[in-house]
Amino acid sequence: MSQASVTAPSWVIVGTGAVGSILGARLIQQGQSVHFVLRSPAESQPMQLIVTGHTEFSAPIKTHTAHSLQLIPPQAVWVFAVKAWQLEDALSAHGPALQQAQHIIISHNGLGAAEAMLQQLNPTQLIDWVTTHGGWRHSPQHTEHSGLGQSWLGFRHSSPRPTAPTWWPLFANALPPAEWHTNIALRRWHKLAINCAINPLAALANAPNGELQAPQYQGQLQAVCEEVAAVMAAELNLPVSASELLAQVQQVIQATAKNINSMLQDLRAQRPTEIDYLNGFVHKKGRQHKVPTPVNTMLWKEITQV
Ligand code: KPL
Repeated sequence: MSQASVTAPSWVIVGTGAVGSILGARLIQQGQSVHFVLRSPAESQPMQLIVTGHTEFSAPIKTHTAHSLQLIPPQAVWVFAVKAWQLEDALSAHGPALQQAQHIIISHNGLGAAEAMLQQLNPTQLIDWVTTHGGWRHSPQHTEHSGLGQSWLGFRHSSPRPTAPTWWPLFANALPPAEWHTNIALRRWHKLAINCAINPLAALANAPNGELQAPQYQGQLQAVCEEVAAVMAAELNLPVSASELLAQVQQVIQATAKNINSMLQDLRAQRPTEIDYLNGFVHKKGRQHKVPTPVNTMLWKEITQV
């Protein structure tokens, strides 16, 4: 489909987190209409968004707060690229406006966030975005796009609408490489395995991801992957190869060797971590399926106590 034949929606990005800022900047650079929804009027003073690194952007942006949501056109595509533990509050703050949304794109590390609330939405609205882009914020206005990654998007409930929405080429052109996926659950579980293995171990070592190439971490990396594979197989009812998960983990450790992962960034900034949605989620699902998850459970508890 050529870009000219696509009806462009308005894009609404909730917050100015790193991933949302990168996408918003890229969409604006493509001439798209992007609205940022911020928490308080104080935050939304005429705002200049700056993105540096793999995206170079500096321009004033359109901002709204909960009080000016009526100015956002209906049929917009909303993007919630927030921490897993922020999702429930972020969704409930915009409940009525979301009913008019064309689609709602969700992106966070881990699984299981705001599940009850998401079930209340129209299932054809909900899209998951799995991404390996790396970014961090110098300030709420200034994001560093530190790692050039890729994206996979797909409907969470694949059956009624398996094909990509008409706006898909606009997203894919703005932030390539991006792939539309008809079974996004698989991608989400693979990313879960990567984050369950890397984030807590490198965070406890207080070191960049590359530290996990040392021999003393190999046993734990393997154990995390074996447990995630067993829980994933039980949950999705399909065979899962632990060694393939481990190979992906090793590849990401190598590709992101210099990164301070998001969990370690959260701990250093004394923010809550996403551990409940990572190893904590594996622990919870393991109990449901009667699959033992001793290493994930230990890492969940250790990070919770930091
Ligand atoms: O997703 C990440 C994170 O930091 O949360 C990885 C891939 C581990 C990169 O650091």
